[in-house]
Amino acid sequence: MSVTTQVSDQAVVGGPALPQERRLVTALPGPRSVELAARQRAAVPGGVSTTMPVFAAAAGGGVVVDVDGNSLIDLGSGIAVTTVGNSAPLVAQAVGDQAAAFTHTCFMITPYEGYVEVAERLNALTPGDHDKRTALFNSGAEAVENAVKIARSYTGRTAVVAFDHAYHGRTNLTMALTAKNQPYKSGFGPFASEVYRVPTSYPFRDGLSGPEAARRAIDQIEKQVGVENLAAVIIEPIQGEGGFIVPAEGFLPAIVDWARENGVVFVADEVQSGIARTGTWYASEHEGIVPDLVTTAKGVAGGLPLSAVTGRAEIMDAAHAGGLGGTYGGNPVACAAALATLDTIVADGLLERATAVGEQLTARLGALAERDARVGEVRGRGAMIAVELVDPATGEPDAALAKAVAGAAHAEGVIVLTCGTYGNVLRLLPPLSIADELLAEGLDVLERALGATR
Ligand code: PLZ
Repeated sequence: MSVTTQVSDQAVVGGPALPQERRLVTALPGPRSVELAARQRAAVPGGVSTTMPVFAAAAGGGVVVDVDGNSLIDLGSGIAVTTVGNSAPLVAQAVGDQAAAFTHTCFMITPYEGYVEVAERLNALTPGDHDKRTALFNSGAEAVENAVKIARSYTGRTAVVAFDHAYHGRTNLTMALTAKNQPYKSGFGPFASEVYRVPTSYPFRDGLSGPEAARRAIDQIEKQVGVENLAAVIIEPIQGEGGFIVPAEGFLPAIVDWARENGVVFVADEVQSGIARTGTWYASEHEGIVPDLVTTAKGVAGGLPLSAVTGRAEIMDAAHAGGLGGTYGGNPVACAAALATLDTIVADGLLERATAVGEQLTARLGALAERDARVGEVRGRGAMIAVELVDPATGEPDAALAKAVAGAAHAEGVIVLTCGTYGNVLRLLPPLSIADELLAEGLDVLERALGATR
């Protein structure tokens, strides 16, 4: 018997057919989860930690069902991954069909159509109608690493600029690009060289206009790095782990223009913000920017590991034959899942759905902010919305409050994630397959959790 597919000895099938309800039949974690957590502690290193000690058995629509039969409301989508829903029908079907045909040949040995089709689709969906190419990889970090390799190869320069509050991954180069020390970097150095950090635009905390914040960043780059050394600037159009920071209007366009004038490759890391999350295919569209390179991962393959670098043909083609790749990059099962995911987004109208979910979230949370001065700001776009919690007297970040509220919501069966450089941000990233009523109930629980925490 496999515990991951059983609840109380009954097989559970995931997907949208699961009862769409919050249902607690044990205290959380329940006895089976407690048992599994003990096995986890004996078998898995403590460095790999979990938000909730609750083991999943099935998921779909807007719920995750645990091994004790509790049904939790999912407001996190496994960190912005299951945008189309868990075990979405077209995805599950495509994965099964592809797995039955072949699971792997290695695209670098004998290629297959699915990879090429994903590339064609992403070339069409990413911002800009110029000639593009796409290379596929496995994780977001791997896509970011490859974007840097490609930009260096094209420009013949080595330096890379990243921003305050940035998150780009946990591999050596991407740790260097990531801003926050704990938990991502501490003790894991030395880090890759030729990475420079400059201030971003964080309107809630810096009060600068977009052009002012861009000028500040550009001055620092010109003085401390020098454009003649600079291969790329990389930025998340909405910073994810850093706190769902939406830069002030005009910041991103000013950086893009400056990069273009100076032969610097502009990389938009859309790993978290891309693929329908914000109500558009890519968050870059909200500011009308056209990045030279775009990284995609997370939401693109309905939960299977797949990532991509998409960009201008002349930049993408700069690397020599054999310079890019990897054993599993663009795995056929992951590609089949991606094609089904993209089809689902279109068929189910999920761009519009993300916008509607965002309206529901901001209406509720905005009303909450008016009643509770500890809600410093509600921000984000589409179904990528966050609440920054502060000490009302000083405006200082209140990480303890965010942790307590998230913990209280977890105990009531709502999966909610925190983020932010200061750890004081609650972020909402529901699957777009969640029903309005269930989302409303999740927000009720969250609101009660905040009200009850002093
Ligand atoms: N770029 C913008 O958000 C992943 C990381 C969670 P991988 N974010 C979630 C954690 O604690 O590890 C992310 C991202 C942006 C890159 C990445 C990295 O993507 O698929 O986790 O490697």
